[in-house]
Amino acid sequence: MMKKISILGVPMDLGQNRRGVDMGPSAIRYAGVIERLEKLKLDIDDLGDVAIPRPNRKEPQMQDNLRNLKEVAEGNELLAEKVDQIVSEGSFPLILGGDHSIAMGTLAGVSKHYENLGVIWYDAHGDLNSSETSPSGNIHGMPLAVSLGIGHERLVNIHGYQPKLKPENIVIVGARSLDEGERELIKERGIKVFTMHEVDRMGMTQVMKETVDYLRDRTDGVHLSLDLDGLDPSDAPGVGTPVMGGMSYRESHLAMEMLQESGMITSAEFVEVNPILDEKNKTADTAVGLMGSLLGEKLK
Ligand code: 6HN
Ligand code: MN
Ligand code: MN
Ligand code: MN
Repeated sequence: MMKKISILGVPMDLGQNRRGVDMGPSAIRYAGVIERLEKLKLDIDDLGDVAIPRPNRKEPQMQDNLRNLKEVAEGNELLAEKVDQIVSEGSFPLILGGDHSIAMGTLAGVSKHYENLGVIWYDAHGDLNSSETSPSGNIHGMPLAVSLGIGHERLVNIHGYQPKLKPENIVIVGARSLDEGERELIKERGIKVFTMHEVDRMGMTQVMKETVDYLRDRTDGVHLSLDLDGLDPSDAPGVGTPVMGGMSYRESHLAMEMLQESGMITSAEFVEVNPILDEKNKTADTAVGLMGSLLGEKLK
């Protein structure tokens, strides 16, 4: 039977303060994601985009150091519902962001279906802040903490349960910009992190081998949450919070191939593609290339 991939766009830009990332799903479709994946003998079903609410301008946009809390929470509830449905139907959810706050909804929809969902967080950042530790009040810097049950109750209870993840089932890859509170949380909860320093020293082959070995026995499904800012800005310039010294397209392509070989990835999201900040849709092209490698393109 052909594997079914359900593509769902999430035009969310309320988890941070630069406009344009809501156009990420369009940019990725324009970069040819459907055509590219159809060549892989996959059954591709494009479900369109989730209807993300627009903020009511009369209301304050910042409360308790959480920007656009209401709309971000509502949008993620809708996303969780759809993702839950996709997994229930036995299809593979491929989620197109949107800013990284959407990982709260994706994980809420996916994790219900697993005892021990693993997550690979491929990102320059830890996204482990809460309103107390966040330097920005931007919810896209919080989804991993929220999924652990840490943060505002409106967020941690998305889709009616918590937590979505156990700290020992998480691997962060490519981190090079961690806030003080995030470092403390990583230590306190024993979260596994391959910083950029380790990627450089060990090489991506070893990092991915250890990631796969670490997750293999302890999880019954693994979600890949890939933030394009995990890559170096030279390969992915169209992101809202770029950090120099990131993983190259080639390293990332290798990582995706190794994950494909492992057979362990059960859902994925590609986030933070912002076409307004991009150069000729390069970041969307990068994202589509990586999706191809993750889902089985060979020989390159
Ligand atoms: N992202 N740590 C910073 C913050 O504002 O919390 C940056 C977060 C970036 C989040 O890229 O998904
Ligand atoms: Mn990031
Ligand atoms: Mn992120
Ligand atoms: Mn290759």
